[in-house]
Amino acid sequence: MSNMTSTQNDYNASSITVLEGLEAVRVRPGMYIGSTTTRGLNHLVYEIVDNAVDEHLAGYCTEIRVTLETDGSATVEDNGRGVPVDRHAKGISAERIVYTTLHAGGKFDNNSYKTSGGLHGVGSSVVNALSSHMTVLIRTGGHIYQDTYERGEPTTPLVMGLLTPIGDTKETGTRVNFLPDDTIFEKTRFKEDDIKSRLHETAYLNPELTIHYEDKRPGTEEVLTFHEPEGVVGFVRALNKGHETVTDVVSFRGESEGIEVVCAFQYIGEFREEVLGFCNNIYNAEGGTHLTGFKTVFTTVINNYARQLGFLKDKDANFTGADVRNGLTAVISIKHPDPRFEGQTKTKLDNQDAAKVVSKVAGDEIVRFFDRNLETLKAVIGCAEKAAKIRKTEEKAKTNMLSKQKYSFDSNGKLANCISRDASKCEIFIVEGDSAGGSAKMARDRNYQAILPIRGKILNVEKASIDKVLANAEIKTMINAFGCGFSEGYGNDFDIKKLRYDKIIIMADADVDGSHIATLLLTLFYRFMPDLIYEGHVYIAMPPLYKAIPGRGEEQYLYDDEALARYRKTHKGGFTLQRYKGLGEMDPEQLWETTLDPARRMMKSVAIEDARMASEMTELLMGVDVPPRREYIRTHAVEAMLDV
Ligand code: 1YM
Repeated sequence: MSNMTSTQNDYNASSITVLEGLEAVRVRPGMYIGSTTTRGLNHLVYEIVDNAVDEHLAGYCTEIRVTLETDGSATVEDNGRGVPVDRHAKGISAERIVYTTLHAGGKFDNNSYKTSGGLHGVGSSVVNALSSHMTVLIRTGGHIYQDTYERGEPTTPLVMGLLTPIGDTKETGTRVNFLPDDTIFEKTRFKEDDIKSRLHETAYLNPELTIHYEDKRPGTEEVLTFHEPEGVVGFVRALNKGHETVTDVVSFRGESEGIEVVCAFQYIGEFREEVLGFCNNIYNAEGGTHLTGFKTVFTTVINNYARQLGFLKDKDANFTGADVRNGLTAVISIKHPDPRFEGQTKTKLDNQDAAKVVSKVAGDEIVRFFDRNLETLKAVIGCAEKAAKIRKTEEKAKTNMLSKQKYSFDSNGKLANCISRDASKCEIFIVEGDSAGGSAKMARDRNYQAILPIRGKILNVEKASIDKVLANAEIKTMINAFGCGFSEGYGNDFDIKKLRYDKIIIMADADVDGSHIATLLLTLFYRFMPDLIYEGHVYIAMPPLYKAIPGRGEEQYLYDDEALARYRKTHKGGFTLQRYKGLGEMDPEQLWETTLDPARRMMKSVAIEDARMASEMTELLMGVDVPPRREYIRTHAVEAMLDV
């Protein structure tokens, strides 16, 4: 009896610190999961999946099942050992500690490659704190255990600090079901496309893992299995699908100083470079030391060969890094015991030893491969030569063009610039269509707001060659207006410090055409001015979809269908609903009130993942591959494509 009292006291004592810890998560969710938008919401799923992947990396789990349930909750299940349920040092079940203490896991941990290297590596307790309901089901040691929580607080009583078995089983594993708290998240509908692509990525990076995905929600029902036994080789193949390839996929792996390196690369016959970096299974949107190590050694090795083989003469300058990577698609995935991150979104790998190890492993392996595969080597050098030639021509053309137009700010008479030259206060709106552009010019605050109307659809930079891109009037105007040049495969002229506007705001209609234009613009920025996005300068304006005009009371702008649904529910009495079909329908005053006025407007800030998705989307929609495009259009006919 006295024993039990003391356990209870221990429990009460630890539960106080526990609640304080989880309360902090609920007060500042953004600190733990990045944001409370759809991205943060999806992140909850990734956190739980990452724990299951860790169990796979530890060598115990082969299958993971992710289900989006009809009630809006998500279930993640694995066939690993099961989260331990035995007594932890604090006197209660280890499971309870894992789900109620911030950063639990490390203490028990004997697996050195935690996926937690990523953005917010925080884990199960954060998801628990941000869920209105969570159920954990554990199969281990012959028994089944179940624990339940509400907003992070346990609702299942422990007996002497431990869970009571609810049944027997021969199997082992962990199943977590959680319902995101709708008082914390702006939207609580998981975005299936993001989740599917993240799971697919995880399958490529873990070739021995099988991930089952099921969406049970009405309207988006789907069952998929992700299993990619070819690993990164398959990943590169998928990235290059539909493109003409110049080499086969080359792959290698190696290890040094406790850092594991896995890599695959292939050249395509197009002016594109796509080098993706992952550390401990997490995508590093901003790259980092592993990519630097890879790129540096690749440039050195190819230049050495080019000289040895006489492709470069004594008088010739070396190929630049960008020349060498012309047409290169590569995936570099490392496992690091202690990853560090920096950068705007904390996704840039910062460990210096990663650069050293990747360049050593990649250097050795690339030389070994090219020594034996002269034809492939010649094809690669051929790509670099082509790039160098165009670079030299373009460099000349570019200097001419940009110097000529340096001060002709408004190269085709369209840009209505603002008066201020204080970049930190200035904004530029890129507006779809001349009529909306006209209204915007009248509506704006001309001191700080510049308007650049663009007509119809801009060129798809994904497909066009660099000279076409630069010849496009709309793009030229944008580059001139922004003032910071651009970077592309053949050199880097971009200087973010010269940017003339703090905010670049894409303003397009809230329909399919509008989101297509936004997608094309994001692709342009992603390909040629990625720092604009990395440094958070790009936004998407959100004009309202409706105006509700009640018989009595104030008019209200409604920005999406959810807002309309809410208005219908909360508004008593009749009202007239005005629907805006496009920006052009708004008069200047309305446009100012709803979309331009910094005090009242709504905007989405664009993150690099959005731009990457936009670029992939562009490829999907404009690429040569017809079936996926048809499939995409069929499933997304109405829905706008970007949700930040
Ligand atoms: C659906 C989510 O969390 N699986 C999972 C988690 C753990 C273990 C196994 C595990 C780890 C260890 C030992 C260890 C975790 N355990 C802990 C802690 N799936 C999911 N599967 N035994 C089991 O790391 O040593 C944290 S996570 F801390 F309790 F060990």
